[in-house]
Amino acid sequence: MKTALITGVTGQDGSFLAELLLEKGYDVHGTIRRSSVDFRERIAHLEGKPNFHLHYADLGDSMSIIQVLNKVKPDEVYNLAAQSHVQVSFDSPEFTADVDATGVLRLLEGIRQCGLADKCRFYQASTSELYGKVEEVPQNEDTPFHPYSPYAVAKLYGFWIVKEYREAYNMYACSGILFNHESERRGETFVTRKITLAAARIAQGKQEKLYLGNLSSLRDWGYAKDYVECMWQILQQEKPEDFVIASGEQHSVRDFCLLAFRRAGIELEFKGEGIDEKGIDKNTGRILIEVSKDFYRPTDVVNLWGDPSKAKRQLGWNPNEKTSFEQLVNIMVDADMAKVAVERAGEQVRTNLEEYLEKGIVK
Ligand code: NAP
Ligand code: G4F
Repeated sequence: MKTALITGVTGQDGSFLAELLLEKGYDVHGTIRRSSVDFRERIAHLEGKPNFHLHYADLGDSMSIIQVLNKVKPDEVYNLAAQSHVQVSFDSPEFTADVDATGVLRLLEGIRQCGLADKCRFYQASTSELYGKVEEVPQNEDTPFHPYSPYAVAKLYGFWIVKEYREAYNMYACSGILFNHESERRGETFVTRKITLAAARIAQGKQEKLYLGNLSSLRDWGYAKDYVECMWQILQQEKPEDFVIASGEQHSVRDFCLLAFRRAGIELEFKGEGIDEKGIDKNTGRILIEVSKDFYRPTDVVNLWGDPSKAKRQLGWNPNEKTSFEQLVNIMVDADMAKVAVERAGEQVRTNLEEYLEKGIVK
C-alpha cells in the first residue's frame, strides 16, 4: 500500500484528491491547521475511514512539517496548501510569500532532512497565474512567465525551487501548472462560486443583487475533480516533468454569469460598459448584476487560455472527454440551488425543495 501526504487537504482540491487516492487504495494522510472554528466540511465524509489520517501542520512552521514527514514517511507528497486567493495576496503579501514560496522550500528541504529524498515523489500545485500579463496565447509549458500579483510571484518561487531540487538533488519533484478549476466545493469568494451562489439566492428571493469586478476577464475553466486525476498521473511518470493542465477553452466572467443565471431560471442580458455595465433580468427588467470597483485588482490577469497538448500526449488526459464548461456551471448551480433551498426556514424549505425536485433541478 502506497502512502500519500496531502498538504491543504481541507481545500477544494485536497478533498477531491484524498477521495481519489483512497479509491486507488492509498493510505492517505492530510495536514490541517488549528483554527477556532473547525472547518472540515469538505472532508467530513472521509473522517473515520481507516486509511484516512489527519495531522496538524502549517507550511509556515518547519518543525510541524518535519514532524509529520518523519511520522508518515510518505511515498508521495502533494503540496496543495497555499494562500490561494489572488486578491487577498495584495492585502497579505508577506503571509502569501511565506506560505506559497518559502513553504514549498520548507517541505522540499524537510523531505531531504528526513532522508526521504530518494523514496518520496513531490507534486507542487503550480498555477496559470505564472503567465500573468500574458506574453503568448494560448499558454503552454514553454510560454514565458510574467507573474502579475504577489500570489503569482510567490508561486513562481515555488515553481523554480521545485526545479532546483529536481536538478540539484535528483529528486522526483514536479509542478502541475493548472489553469482555473472549480466545483461545488469552490471557496465562496472565487468568482465562479460567488456567481453560482448569488444566482441561486437571487432565484430563490434571498438576495437582491450581485456585485462583481472585471466582467471581461477571460479564464480557462475546468472541473476540479477532473484536474486532481492529473496530479496523480504526473507523479506516476517515469521521469519527473512539469505539465500544463487546462480545458483548452476560454470564457469570460460575463459568459459564466449568463449560463449560471440561465440554469437558475433567469435569462440575463448585459447593457452598458466598464463600471456602468449591468446584468439585467430580460423578463422583469430588474438589475441583478452591477460592477463595483471594490472587486478590481491593482493588476489583473485577464487572458488565460491553456494549451494542454503535452498532458494529452504524455498522460493521455484529454479535456474533451472531461466535464465541459456548461456541465461545470450546471453542477455548481444545481448544488447551490439545493444548498440555498435548505437554508430557508420551515414550510418554505419543503415547498422549494419539492419544486426543485419536480423540475429536476435538484436530484
Ligand atoms: P483552497 O481551497 O484555498 O485550499 C487551500 C488549502 O491550503 C486549504 O486546505 C488551506 O487550509 C491550506 N492552507 C492555507 N494556508 C496554509 C498554511 N499556512 N499551512 C498549511 N495549510 C494551509 O485552494 P484550492 O483551490 O484547493 O487549490 C489547491 C492548490 O492549487 C493551491 O496551492 C492553489 O494555489 C493551487 N491552484 C489552484 C487552482 C484553482 O483554480 N483551484 C489553480 C492553480 C493552482 P484551511 O482550510 O485551514 O484554510
Ligand atoms: O475566481 P478568481 O478570484 O480566480 P483567479 O484570480 O483566476 O485565481 C484562481 O485561479 C488561479 C489559476 O489561474 C489559481 F492559481 C488561484 O489559486 C485561484 O484558484 O478570479 C477570476 C477572474 C479575475 O480576473 C478577477 O478579476 O475573475 C475576476 N473577477 C471579476 N469579479 C472577480 C470578481 N474575482 C473575484 N474573486 N471576485 C469578483 O467579484
